[in-house]
Amino acid sequence: HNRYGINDDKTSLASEFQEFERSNIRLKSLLGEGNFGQVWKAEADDLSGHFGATRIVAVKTIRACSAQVTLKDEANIMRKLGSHQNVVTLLGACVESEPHMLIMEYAMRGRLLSLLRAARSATNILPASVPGGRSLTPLSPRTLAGFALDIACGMEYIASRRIVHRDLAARNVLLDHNGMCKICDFGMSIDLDAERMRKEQEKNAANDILRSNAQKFKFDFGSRYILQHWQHTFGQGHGPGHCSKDHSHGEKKSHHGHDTIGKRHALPIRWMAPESLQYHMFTTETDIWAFGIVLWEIATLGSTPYSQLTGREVIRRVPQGLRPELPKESRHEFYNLMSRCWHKEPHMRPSFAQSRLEITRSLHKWVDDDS
Ligand code: ACK
Repeated sequence: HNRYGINDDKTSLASEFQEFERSNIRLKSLLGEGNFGQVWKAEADDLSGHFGATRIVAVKTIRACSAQVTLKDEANIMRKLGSHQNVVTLLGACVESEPHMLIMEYAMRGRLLSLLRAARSATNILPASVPGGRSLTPLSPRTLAGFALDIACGMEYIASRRIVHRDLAARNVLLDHNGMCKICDFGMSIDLDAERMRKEQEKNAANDILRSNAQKFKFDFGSRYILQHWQHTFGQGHGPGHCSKDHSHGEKKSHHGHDTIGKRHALPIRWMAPESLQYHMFTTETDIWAFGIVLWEIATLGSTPYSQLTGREVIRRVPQGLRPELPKESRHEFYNLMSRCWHKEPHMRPSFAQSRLEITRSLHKWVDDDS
């Protein structure tokens, strides 16, 4: 059963994909540690379509102590996404037996957030540019706008595949050898099609129960019974998208950018829209909100949103209208775009396609101004 309590056989695409042969992976060096596991640089032989060849890859594994965490859902989301130049591609997966492993394309320049922060100080050594690739030294406004464009393209594609990322942030954008952005980490993502199927199954199951009970007792208990039965069977607030509202416990901010309030899972509170903070709603429009925060991270070279506030204050004040302070050093076009991504009304926010168009237009304008 997956994290939504549905038998994976009905919802996953697992059967369409072959399990990768574990012995064909050789872990080389630890790249870093995430919330639940590790990411390794590795060599993989005989990846699909490349028999007889060896390729450098990134392998995500889960720590032995995180027994309840599975990489199956993440693998299914990445399989559904397939291949796009601005999304990290899944090359293979070992998810039929423990320990789970995801084999992904290797993005050699690491996280965008690290690059942005390194660029703050002229003494930091930035990676040399590759001929034909994007210039990363210095991080010019045009290079920064190029990052924004890549991310908008990647997210437009992700949204078109009916996936909600739920954890879009500069820490979850990687750079490849050409300095091109690739969106990664689908550990919190949801597949809207699988969700719809789950809801239909729940509704059908509830109808079946009601029908069989009505037959059994041969009389109508009335709507109160039906409501109680529904709540008893499925509970309240069932489903994904839960964040802790338990304000009685301690609070801590992890170095992954997630805030932990109480004992529940860490959440990217500072990247979350008001409706996610208040009503646990996660949609493409809440991803757009996070995209606005990523534009802000790019413009501020990797600042932390609302850094003066605690996570609890962010949860309270963003629904009241608080927004990140607009960065002075950003070009006007991005002020405007990022503030519209933070519109209180989700349907008033721009789409990813609209954002892509606006960023492309300002890039062209700058080229014209410069020449
Ligand atoms: O900044 P980094 O080197 O980039 O440190 C983190 C670390 O693993 C933990 O997430 C790196 N990482 C994650 N996925 C990949 C990937 N597909 N290719 C290269 N590095 C990756 C990330």
